[in-house]
Amino acid sequence: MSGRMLLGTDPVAAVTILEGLPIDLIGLNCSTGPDYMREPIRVICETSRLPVTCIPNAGLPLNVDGQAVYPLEPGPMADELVDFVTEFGVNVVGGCCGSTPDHIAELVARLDGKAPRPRSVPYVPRIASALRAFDLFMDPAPLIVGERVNSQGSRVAKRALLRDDYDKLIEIAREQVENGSHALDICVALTERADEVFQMATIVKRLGASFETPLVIDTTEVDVVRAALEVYPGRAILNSIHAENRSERIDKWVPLMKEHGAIAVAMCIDERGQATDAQWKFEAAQKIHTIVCGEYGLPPETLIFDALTFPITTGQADLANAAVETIEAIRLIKSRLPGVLTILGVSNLSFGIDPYAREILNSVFLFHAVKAGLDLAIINPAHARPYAGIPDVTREFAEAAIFNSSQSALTDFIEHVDAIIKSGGADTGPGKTSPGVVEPDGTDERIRYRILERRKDGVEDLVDSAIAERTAHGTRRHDAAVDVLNGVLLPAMKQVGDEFGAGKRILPYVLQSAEVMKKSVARMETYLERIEGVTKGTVVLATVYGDVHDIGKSLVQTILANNGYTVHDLGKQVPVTEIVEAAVRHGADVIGLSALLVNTSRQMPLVVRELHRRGLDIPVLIGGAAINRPFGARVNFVDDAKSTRYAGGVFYCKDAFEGLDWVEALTQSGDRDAVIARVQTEAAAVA
Ligand code: B12
Repeated sequence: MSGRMLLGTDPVAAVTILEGLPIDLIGLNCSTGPDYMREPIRVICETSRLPVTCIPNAGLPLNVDGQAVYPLEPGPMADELVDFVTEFGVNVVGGCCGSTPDHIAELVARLDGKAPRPRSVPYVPRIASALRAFDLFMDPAPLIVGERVNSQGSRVAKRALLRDDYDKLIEIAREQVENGSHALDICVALTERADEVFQMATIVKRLGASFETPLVIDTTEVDVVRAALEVYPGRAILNSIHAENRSERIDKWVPLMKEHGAIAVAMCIDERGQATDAQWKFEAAQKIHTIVCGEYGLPPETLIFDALTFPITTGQADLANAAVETIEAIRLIKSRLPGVLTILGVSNLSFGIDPYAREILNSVFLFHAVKAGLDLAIINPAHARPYAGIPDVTREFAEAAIFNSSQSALTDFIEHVDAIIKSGGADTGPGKTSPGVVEPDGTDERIRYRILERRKDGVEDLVDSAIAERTAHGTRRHDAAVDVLNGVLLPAMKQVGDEFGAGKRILPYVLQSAEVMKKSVARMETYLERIEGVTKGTVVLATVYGDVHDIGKSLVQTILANNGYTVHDLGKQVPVTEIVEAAVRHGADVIGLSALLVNTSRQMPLVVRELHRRGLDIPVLIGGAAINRPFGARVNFVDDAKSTRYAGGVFYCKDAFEGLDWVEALTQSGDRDAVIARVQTEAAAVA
């Protein structure tokens, strides 16, 4: 029912891991009856380019007098499997435990002349842990690689490794995941110890068992790579190969990549050494591409090129152009080697200068590298800042240094930042204010500032003040709270989202803003009116599968609960079957679904179609930034031809209050059918 494999693997992760291996078919067999396979098999059909097989048991076995009895009759089993073939495009069907010749005969008869629904699945390069997959081409880029579980770059990690303190390493890893890392670079090499193979295998096993975040195996030793890949249950990235001496790296590592379906970071180094200019970096990349893709036959998406920047901060004249060459190399690699990815250790650019100046330089460099086509960034978010928050003048100084616009550009930049620090304008604490940005006047503005600048401190008091200012002018508390929500909190969060979409704010900072938003919303909610002691109806609420955004959904939960409804909030990432079954179990009058990603909004029609398939007619409210009214209208239809309407109706809600209005209309008006008919008529006109 969870939509996952028995050990908790998401079906997309299963496809990612298995398709990296030399297999010809992929599918599900045994374990359960076809009903429990419906959701994962649909996802596998949508994700895999291989022929898909489905060979379930004849239902979940019942224990009858110590004997396993499989309850599913040939007819119902064939119904499901024929559906899988014609609806999802399953290519091979059959029966496992409990199925008899009668089951197979029925299936063969029903399938006579039926072809699988054609599937054309685009290739999406992904990495995966044992639990979850991540697209390598993030939208918006970059995919963030956490760099702290690293004996070379973190003193804390090094000390933990020297003491074999793996719990500490797990703690560091967890912290990075909580801060928004999509993958974790793991490096355990120590000059003080000779057991890198053992330490790598141990930490990979520990992280592999419990972390959703995929791993990057960072080492120079092929034995370490082998040991890590042998114990890692996901699809890993290896860091790294290069072309300095191909027989030492490429020829030893690439066979392991093939055997385990791994991906590799490829550094722009060839027999001449580490490339310094854009053309050389590109040539080094091209050589590796020719060997790995040409000779070994791996697809270009298995290569992630690191254009390796030198620092511009050493004062060496020959390195003053290092950032420009790196940015240009990324552009060349992306345009001339289609399909490959790029990665960069961003902070290498700024060694040796004041940490505050480093943060600014790193952020501005990252922004331009992403614009040039950077796909993955190895970065510690604490050593950078949101590009969007850096004032224009500071940004211009940083850009001049990065693009080497004049001989004095770097010193000018450092002097500019020095002046900010001396004037007390620099803030190096947590949730750091951007340089030269002063907290504005006005309560609303200060709340907005706190959300954008990721500062939780005092935000609740500010929400109190903003509401008090409104009530002082005669506005009701409830209305004042709603006004603060709609007029201050939501627009601030929208700005965060817009800047994120434009590449001016990376994911870790969005997470921090979301924390401030959650705190503010929680405070605002205490002012909303509450009806106690009644229940006007039951609502089942969920953020759909694959989607972690839950601030909007939780707001809807509060508003409905405050207005006298019993709300069962199923949380986030909830699979279709779980939503439908919870709605039936709780006798829901209404189902509410939230989705903020274009991708995950596709779950909404699936929920509606599943309700329809089961003959249910519970009205469904849908909301979230990814969808709009025309989308809502389309979801009212359960077939592609738009000829069949969902009997319960689908109601698009631009906000939580529109949701409340629909729930009131559906449950309190006394004419639910008329409300449903109205939305359906509107849908027919729009869709
Ligand atoms: C905060 C946030 C995050 C946080 C979420 C934290 C959390 N616990 O929710 C974090 C950092 C984790 C995050 C992650 C990601 N995010 Co995000 N995120 C946002 C952001 C900035 C704000 C969302 C928010 O909370 N808004 C405030 C709430 C109150 O608004 P709301 O949810 O829309 O709800 C209101 C209405 O829509 C409505 N409503 C919503 N649901 C429902 C349901 C019902 C029943 C009803 C009645 C009403 C209703 O009522 C609410 C108001 O009254 C948006 C930008 C945006 N414009 O929305 C991006 C955004 C949604 N994220 C985006 C992306 C790409 C991602 C990531 C994929 C990034 C990545 N590379 O990893 C991941 C997704 C991971 C996943 N699998 O889900 C994109 C989506 C783009 C797209 N086309 O799909 C957006 C639009 C940003 C952008 N401009 O690119 N994100």
